[in-house]
Amino acid sequence: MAARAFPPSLHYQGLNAPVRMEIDIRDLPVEGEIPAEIAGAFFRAVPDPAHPPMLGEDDNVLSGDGMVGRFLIEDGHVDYTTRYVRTERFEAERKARRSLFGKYRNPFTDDPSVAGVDRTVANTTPIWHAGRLYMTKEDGRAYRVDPITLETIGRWDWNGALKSETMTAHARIDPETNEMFAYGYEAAGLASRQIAYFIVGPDGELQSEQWFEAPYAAMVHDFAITEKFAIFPLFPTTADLDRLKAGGAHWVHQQDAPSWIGIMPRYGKVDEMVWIEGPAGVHAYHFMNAFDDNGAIQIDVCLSDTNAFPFIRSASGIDRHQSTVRSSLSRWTIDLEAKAITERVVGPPGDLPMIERKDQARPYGHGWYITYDPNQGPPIPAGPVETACNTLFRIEPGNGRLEALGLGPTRAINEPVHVPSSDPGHGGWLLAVVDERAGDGFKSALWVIEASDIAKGPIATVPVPVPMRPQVHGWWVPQAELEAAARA
Ligand code: V55
Ligand code: FE
Repeated sequence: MAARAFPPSLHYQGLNAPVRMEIDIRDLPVEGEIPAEIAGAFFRAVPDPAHPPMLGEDDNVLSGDGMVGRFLIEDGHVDYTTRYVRTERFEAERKARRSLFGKYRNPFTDDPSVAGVDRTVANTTPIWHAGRLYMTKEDGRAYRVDPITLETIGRWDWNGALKSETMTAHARIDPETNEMFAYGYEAAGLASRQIAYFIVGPDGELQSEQWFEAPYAAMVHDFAITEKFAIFPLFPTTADLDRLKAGGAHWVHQQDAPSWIGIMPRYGKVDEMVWIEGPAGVHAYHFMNAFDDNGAIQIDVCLSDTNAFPFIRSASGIDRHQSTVRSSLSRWTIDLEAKAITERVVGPPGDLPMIERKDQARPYGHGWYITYDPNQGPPIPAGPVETACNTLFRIEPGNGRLEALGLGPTRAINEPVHVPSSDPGHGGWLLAVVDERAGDGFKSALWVIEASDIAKGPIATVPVPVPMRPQVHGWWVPQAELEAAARA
């Protein structure tokens, strides 16, 4: 059978057009000058479907095969490389030359030939820890990728030590202990309520894994740690096995159900977990940071009054256009004794928050996030929200001070990474891919931005002469760590 074309849905057109090329470019042209201190790798996770969807005319972007991208920066030079993650799913479909997996996170809709084959596409975050690069997606275990060659090493369960069937794409790394705090939800299988909380030591070995039962089978996209606590905020976007068996959607958002915030000592036992009831119907994909504050816990949340993904709202019968979703960067102050949460808006709507590595789990002064500002022009469809961001913020959540870089009607910005400077008086830099309308399509560039002065715009740009697709998350790895890993 001849190969089919990708359907004419917005999920495969414009900026979302599949790239499907594995690329190696040495020495991209640099406009301006990249400071010598920026030396290392900017890894990116990009969903990039290798085949048209199996079912019907459409699929959601979260099902795209994981492509790992890397900008390697050294002495002001930039090399660009991309490789598909060779997941079991990618290999099976490549062999068949077509999609064999059906709906997002519903194996009951798959071609019978792939029963039991790992479904994850490893497309969400490239996590760097203890000299290892993991490509992650929350519906499966991580795949390890060689950080130098970008070849897939394979699915990773710490040599059989990890029992959870899944691992989050949002692990948190303590900057002082270098431990990785992570979890997997639906840990015992599809739509299960089990969550595995695990810690990986600075040597890369699994240090502990404990399971607990959540109040419902929620989508737990992110969590947070402080120096003392691990915090699992659960929002009422839930899974149901019978619905899956009937061929339905994995996720339905329950607008009337409460959120639940589970908090335990980060080195404690899961039976110390305290559950605090939070507001009903709300949802958050990401937390900027959390920290201990005189006995209370502060957690900064990219909060929405419903699920921000249109495909989840439509599966839930929530008939609300994107422009009516109310969001904010909010600070929740959690009083553990009183089991009470107070909420204060600290910044405008936005998501994909970024902090300095050194600030993780600690009181912090500032962070960055991105948003779509409708005043700058109509949305460019991209990503699971179907709306690309056109604005970068630097926020001081403690006092609400905000600086913005608006990109206007023709550009979109992807999540930045922060590159620290060794000069304590310098705030370091942000690296982000910016896409710009050009004729019928888009051209993209890597932007280098002063992290403490975003409003002045890029100090260097690196045009990329090949198409790019919207990124999910990225990670910055300093050159010294890459070299140490290459020697190990
Ligand atoms: C998200 C992304 C995913 C996913 C679930 O951004 C949630 C949130 C790229 O994959 O599977
Ligand atoms: Fe995420």
